[in-house]
Amino acid sequence: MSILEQISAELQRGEEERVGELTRQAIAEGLAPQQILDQGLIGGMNVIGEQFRDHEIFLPDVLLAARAMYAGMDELRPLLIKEGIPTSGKVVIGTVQGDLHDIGKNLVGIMLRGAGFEVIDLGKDVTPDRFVTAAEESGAQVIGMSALLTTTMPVMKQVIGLLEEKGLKGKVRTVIGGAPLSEDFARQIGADAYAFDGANAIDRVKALVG
Ligand code: B1M
Repeated sequence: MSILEQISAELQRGEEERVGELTRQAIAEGLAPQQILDQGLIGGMNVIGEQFRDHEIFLPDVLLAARAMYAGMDELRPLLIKEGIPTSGKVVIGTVQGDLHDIGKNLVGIMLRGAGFEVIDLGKDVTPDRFVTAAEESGAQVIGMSALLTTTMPVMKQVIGLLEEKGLKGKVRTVIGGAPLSEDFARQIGADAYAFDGANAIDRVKALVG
């Protein structure tokens, strides 16, 4: 089994410490951080998602896997950020109200920081008002919203509605992301951009602050 396969397997078993150790080992062996992330950690988490969907595993197993994912991300974070360059804009990010999934949002935050953006991370379960107030107070050019549940996707539209009400639409741009979203959904709700992963988010945000 390759080290990336081992990371994926240990993540699926919720072995937090092993995932941390193996991630350190993969870094020491010279594997690219992005490859460790995509093939090891996210690869393992995708399997967990499928097994959970098919009722083969249950919520506590998913929680353990999430913890193991964070152990790996902790090792990768300094490398992903170190590759960055000085600041190129300000972005407020968060997971929308009612949604507690923050792994993807945190990854996107790490990647944006790595690309030189100042990131104001509001965390998870963020109300529309908090998104808009944080952007107003910080002078951020972009609000980045994440949602993993189909039931929380509509909150994004509320944020855009609030920006419109305050006359900020167009001044503060919006980028949305998360597994159930799409380019189409972004168009429907009037978001300025949709990004499918962290690297794509960097491109989209760069184009918006351009
Ligand atoms: Co939940 N969960 N979960 N869960 N969970 C999903 C999302 C689900 C698809 C699983 C399934 O059924 N297959 C399903 C949603 C179904 C739906 O809505 N259609 C689901 C469910 C049902 C639930 C609960 C309702 C379960 C319950 O209680 N019965 C519950 C809801 C809680 C809540 O939010 N109110 C719940 C809870 C949880 C945990 C707490 C146990 C845990 C989250 C822990 C945490 O985040 N701290 C969890 C997890 C881990 C998952 C899965 C397995 C993995 C999500 C993940 O972290 N993926 C997930 C299944 C899946 O997605 N395959 C699932 C890894 C991460 C790197 O990817 O988040 O997609 P992702 O982020 C990507 C891209 O989407 C994108 O870039 C990231 C990097 O590539 N991206 C952006 C994300 N945000 C972006 C923002 C951007 C740009 C790109 O710009 C701003």
